[in-house]
Amino acid sequence: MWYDKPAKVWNEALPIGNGRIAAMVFGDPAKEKLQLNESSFWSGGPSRNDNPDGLKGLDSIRYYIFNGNYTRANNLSNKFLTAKQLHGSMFQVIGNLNLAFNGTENYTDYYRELDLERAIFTTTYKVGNVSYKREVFASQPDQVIVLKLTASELGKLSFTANFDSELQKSVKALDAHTLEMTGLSGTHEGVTGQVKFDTRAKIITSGGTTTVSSDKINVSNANEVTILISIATNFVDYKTLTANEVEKCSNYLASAETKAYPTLLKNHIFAYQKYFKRVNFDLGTSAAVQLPTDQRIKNFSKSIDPGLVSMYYQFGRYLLISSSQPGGQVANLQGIWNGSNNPAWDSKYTININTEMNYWPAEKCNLTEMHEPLVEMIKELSESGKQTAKVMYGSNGWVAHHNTDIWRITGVVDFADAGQWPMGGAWLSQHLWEKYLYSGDLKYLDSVYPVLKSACEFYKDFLIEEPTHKWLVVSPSVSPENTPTGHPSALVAGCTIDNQLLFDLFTKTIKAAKLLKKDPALMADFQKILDRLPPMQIGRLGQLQEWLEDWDNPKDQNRHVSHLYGLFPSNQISPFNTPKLFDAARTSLNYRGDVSTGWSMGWKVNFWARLLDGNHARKLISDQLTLVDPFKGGFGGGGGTYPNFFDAHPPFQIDGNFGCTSGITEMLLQSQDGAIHILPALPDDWKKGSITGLRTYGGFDVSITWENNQVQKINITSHLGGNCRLRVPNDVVLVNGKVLKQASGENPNPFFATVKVKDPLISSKANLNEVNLKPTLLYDLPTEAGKTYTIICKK
Ligand code: FUC
Repeated sequence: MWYDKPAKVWNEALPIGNGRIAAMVFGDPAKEKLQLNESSFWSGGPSRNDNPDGLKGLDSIRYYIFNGNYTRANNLSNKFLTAKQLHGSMFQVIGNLNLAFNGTENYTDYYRELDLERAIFTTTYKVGNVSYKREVFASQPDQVIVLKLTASELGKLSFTANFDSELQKSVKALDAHTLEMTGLSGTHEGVTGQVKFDTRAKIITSGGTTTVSSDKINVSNANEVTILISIATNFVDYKTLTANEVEKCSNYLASAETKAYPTLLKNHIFAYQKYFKRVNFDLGTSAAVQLPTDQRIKNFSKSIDPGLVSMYYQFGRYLLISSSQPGGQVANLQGIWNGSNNPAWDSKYTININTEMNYWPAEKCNLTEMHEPLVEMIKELSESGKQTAKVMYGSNGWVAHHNTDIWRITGVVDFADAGQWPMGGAWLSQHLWEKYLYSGDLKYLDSVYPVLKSACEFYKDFLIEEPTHKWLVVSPSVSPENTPTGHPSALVAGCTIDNQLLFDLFTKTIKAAKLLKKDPALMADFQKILDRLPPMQIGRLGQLQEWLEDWDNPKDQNRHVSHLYGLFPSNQISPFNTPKLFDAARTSLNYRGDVSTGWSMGWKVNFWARLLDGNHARKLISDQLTLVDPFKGGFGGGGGTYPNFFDAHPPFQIDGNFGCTSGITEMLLQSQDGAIHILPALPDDWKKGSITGLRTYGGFDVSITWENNQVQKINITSHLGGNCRLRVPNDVVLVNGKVLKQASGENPNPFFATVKVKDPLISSKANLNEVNLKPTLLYDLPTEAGKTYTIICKK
């Protein structure tokens, strides 16, 4: 990614991060700014937000919902269930490191880049005949941000360095080479700010002099400068703030200081590339690469620029590696990059889609380690959510609603229409099973099984029978943030996404218990619940119903498409196994339309890939890669992409980046439907390309090369052994010159068992179109763990 101008505003600056500390780098020759973040720096402190009056209102709310008095239900829900005070804490800003350079206003030959292969920001420029260069990276192994300044002539580096922050307590120079800033997080909604930070910058010079002037350090006529930035907080875990931030901060610095710049650089690149290099993606190149990245985004819809898609894809992987590392915090609404102390939606965790979306690429893009913080958060929520289940609903097990934060709150964060969704834990829990499907790791499954089981135990107590069909339903709930047309409130019972989530949660928990040989009696109870969940229904428009009743409005263009959870990320809707539901899902999506907020378009890339329509998925990528003005703050306007490639809701929200990276993967490879489907949704204009190292269910690494829109070669490395069933578009498949055996029946590999859903109720007026599928062939390749197989496809 490169640019020919410095960043003036935040959405032009470029992100670096190591999962814990991060910076937005502006690259202005005269005034460099690194806006700093640390992942545990949140407002408030350990807190809860359960409304203690829940049980007083629950029965009445349910009564009014079943009797169609939604206004009354809504009022009571706001009173008895919505949190009384705390609606979630905010992810906040550490501050800025500023470097003011003397006499560099008139620069020439400006260049600024983010190298995604090495995770390094670089800027170069000239003043007179002197060439300057800055390199910046956030090192995971050495836990510091490193800034290197060089010039083509000796003695040419002169600048003043200082820290500033809205939440600072003190800024001072500890000596002529070290700046320190300390601060405290903000008080929010009645919870006193308790997160303390310590930040230090060590300025290591060769040649020249350094002097202190009050809280600044002046560097004069140096030959070369390296600045190490260390940040630490007192955060230990969501209940504990007892770490010594000063000690931690100076220890990180002391240890990094013992290493020379080339060593720090080498360590950083090595640690980063361990993850990044697993996947290589090539869609070919074009003349467009000669333009700066912001220009390419601007021109994208009118130009031929497949390279922008592969770069955007890899930027998504870069962001996940940089914002989510083992042992660290979960990537929040903005990953780990936030420039405001009052960010949109607090930059917290919205778990009715957004946080899950952040992790869609993790396993399939071969970044399983980056998934770990989410697994840890789900474990913690299963502790804090037990109290919420008891206090608010008198139920066992654990529950979380539509938002959480670093303190793992699990109550109802907002007014009923958005907040009264007791399914956040159910959606998050799907990630626990998914991770197992990619790794086959039973020890890991055993470690998360109690969380799955306890999530089911909540619904075992909480589900109630609806009067018409005697199905078991969740009530009160909402189809995330969508109010049925004409209703006074979104509150309902038994909406489709809830039923689909519970279908998955119970199915997966029962499977896990079987594999681990646990709890047979309880699983028999769970099976009875599973059998009484409402099926998916097809409505009067031929659409998949969003609610229990046929309330869908064909003009509804809400950004949430929650009832298609069953299509993606779940696999309850399949062209091969449930063609009628498949057709209904497509009808629903066509009604919903394309253009929306950034993350919604990211989701739709995945939907169209699952609907096996590569051209439509490709169209959504184009909609998402629409340049959004970085100078326009606030909400509103169309979704798209900022010059720095960040997704625009607007404002910036990182889920759209991750969603689209996931969607592009789904266009090239899928494994949720009983086989590894090669190029399931290749658009016509991606004629030639290759992708290497994607991961599938059953622990296979898959690489694909194609030409003229035809598969040429597939490489498969098997990590667990077992049958590898391939679904290939219309080709004869050869391994070592021999024709592979064509397959039929169930895939004997247990990781590929498809989800069996109950027959849908089909309304007599349903208008079913034919499911128009391109022909594919199934082949079986028996594999051994640790072996790689090369498969040639002949026309
Ligand atoms: C949900 C969405 C919004 C936004 C917010 C963070 O509430 O409906 O569009 O993404 O999360």
